[in-house]
Amino acid sequence: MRKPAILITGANGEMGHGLITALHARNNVSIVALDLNPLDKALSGLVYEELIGNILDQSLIEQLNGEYEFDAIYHLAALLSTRAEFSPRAAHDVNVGGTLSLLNLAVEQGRSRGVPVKFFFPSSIAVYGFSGLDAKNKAGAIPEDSHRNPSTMYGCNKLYCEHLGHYYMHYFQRLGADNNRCFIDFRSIRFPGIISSKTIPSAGTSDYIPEMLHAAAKGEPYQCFVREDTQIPFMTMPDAIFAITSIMSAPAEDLSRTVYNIRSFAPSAEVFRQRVLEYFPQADIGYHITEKRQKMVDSWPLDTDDSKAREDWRWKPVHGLDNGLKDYLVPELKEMYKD
Ligand code: AKB
Repeated sequence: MRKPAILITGANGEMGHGLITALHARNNVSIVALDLNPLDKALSGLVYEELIGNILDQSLIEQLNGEYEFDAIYHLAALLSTRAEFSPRAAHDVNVGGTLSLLNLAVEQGRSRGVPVKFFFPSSIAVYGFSGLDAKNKAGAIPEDSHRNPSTMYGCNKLYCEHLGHYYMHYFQRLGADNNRCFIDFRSIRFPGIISSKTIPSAGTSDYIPEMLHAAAKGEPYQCFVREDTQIPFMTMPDAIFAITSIMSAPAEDLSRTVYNIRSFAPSAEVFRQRVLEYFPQADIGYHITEKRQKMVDSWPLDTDDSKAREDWRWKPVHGLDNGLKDYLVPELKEMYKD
C-alpha cells in the first residue's frame, strides 16, 4: 500500500519553513520534505519523512512515486534570480528540468489515483519585463497577461513553467487515448519580493529590502544595492504562506485562471529605509548601487494588479507595510537578534 502524503520540494528554503509549519498545523497530513540540505531541526518533528536529495535525481522521483500517494505537491525548489544569472544552465536544469520532472510525477500519481493531483508552483514578478524605467513607470500596476517579456534567466524559467503547468493541466497528451482526462490541478501564484523575520534570503534580487531590515535589527551597517527610488511590490512571509494555503483550498470551479498575481505593498527603497529608521534609529543604511542588479530590478514592475486573486479566491493580505513592520517583522527580529 502506498502511503498518502503531500510532497514539498525545496522544503528547507525560506518558504518551505513557513509552509511546513502551516500545513502541519492545519491538516492531519503526512508531509514528505525533500531538499538538497538537511531540514532545520525545528522542522524535522513536523514532517513524516525527510529526504535529502536532488529533484533532478530520477531514481529518487521514481522511489517517491512507488512509496507514496500524493494528493498535493508543493514544488518550491528553485535557483533564485541573482544565482540564475551566474549559472544560467544550472538554473535551467533545476528551474525547468526539475519542474518538468515533478509535473511528470504528478501526472503519474493522478493517473494511478484517478483524481487530479493538486500542484502548487510559486512563480514570480520576474516573469514580467520592461525595457527601461519609462516603460515601467508608465505601466504602473500590471495585470497577469501583460508585459510578460522577462529579461532574466529566472524570469524565463518561471514563465515557461507557468505555461508547462497550464499545458499539463489542460492539454497533456491531447492526441492520446486519455485526452479527456485531467491528471493535475495546477495552481500558481506570482509572488512579489517576500520579507521574512526568520530567514535572510540569499541569491535573489529583491533581497535588498529584507537584507536592509535584518542588518538594522542586528546592528550591522548595510549598503543597499539599488537606487533609492527603486520600486517593486513586496509582502510578508506569513501572507505568502496564507496565500498558498488559500489558493490550494479554493474550490476548482472558483478559479478562472491557473496563475495569479498577489501583492501587499510597494515601497521605494528609500521609503522602506525611512520606515526601518523609525524602528532602528541607530541603523547605518547607505546606498552602493550595483548597476547590473539594478537593471534586473528595473525590468520588474512597479506594482502588480491582484484583483483576479481577490475576486476568485478572496485573497486579501493581513499585513500592509505599517502593521507588517509593527506587528510581525520588528517584534520578531528584535527577539531573534536580542543577544
Ligand atoms: C528573486 O529576487 O529572485 C525573488 C523573486 C523576485 O522572485 N525574490
